[in-house]
Amino acid sequence: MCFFFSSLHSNFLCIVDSDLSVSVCMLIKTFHKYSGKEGDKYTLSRGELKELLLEELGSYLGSSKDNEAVEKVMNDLDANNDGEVDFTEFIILMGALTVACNDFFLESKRGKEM
Ligand SMILES: [Ca+2]
Ligand SMILES: [Ca+2]
Repeated sequence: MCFFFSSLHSNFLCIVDSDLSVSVCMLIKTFHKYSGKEGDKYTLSRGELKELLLEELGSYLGSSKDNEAVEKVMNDLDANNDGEVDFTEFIILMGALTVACNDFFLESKRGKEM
């Protein structure tokens, strides 16, 4: 199955035939939803990254929803130091977050088994 996603900021084609491919597609779609708001359409500025973090990952950020936390994430992700987060840099955050969530899942599973 193919879906053509169209939003205010981006148009792209996505092959969607499994849960995982939907997840991949949503990662791309969500990145572009924010990256297209200002400056370079294909990278996240500080402002765009902040908006994405607060709106999409607020529950993961917990109490550290301040500028300092956003600044730290930005500096950690911006591997090529151009002041923008591109998709490759962004996906490292999502990978780390997924690993952390899996660790949490395994911990809670082990807790119940003991
Ligand atoms: Ca941008
Ligand atoms: Ca960068």
